[in-house]
Amino acid sequence: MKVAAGILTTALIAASGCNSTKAESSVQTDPAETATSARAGERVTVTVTGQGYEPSSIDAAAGAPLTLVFKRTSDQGCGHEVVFPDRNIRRELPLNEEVEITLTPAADEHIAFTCGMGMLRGTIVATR
Ligand SMILES: [Cu+2]
Repeated sequence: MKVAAGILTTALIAASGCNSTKAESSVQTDPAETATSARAGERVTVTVTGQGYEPSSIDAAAGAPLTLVFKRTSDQGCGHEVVFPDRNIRRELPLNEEVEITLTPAADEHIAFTCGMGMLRGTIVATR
């Protein structure tokens, strides 16, 4: 329980950080820090576990379609629904099924996604 709570806390801190200099100096050996980069037209798989989203931070190219493929692998937690509040997107995530969501980030836009109650958090960070 302690370990799970620690990972969740770390994920929340990482997800809420919008500091690019911090991302550049991220410690690669920290297993709790999950980030990935996406280029134009890429698909990024986001696994939804009981602890949250992996990766929880996705760097994307602005102005290019990005497809997130959500796959929920755990019935623990409340990841059965994913919400993009800024884009008015709300989708069910059936267990072990892939659900694709395609969107085009604007320059310097940070697009948050959460579970249905806003507890699990992830962010798409768009750069030019
Ligand atoms: Cu929730």
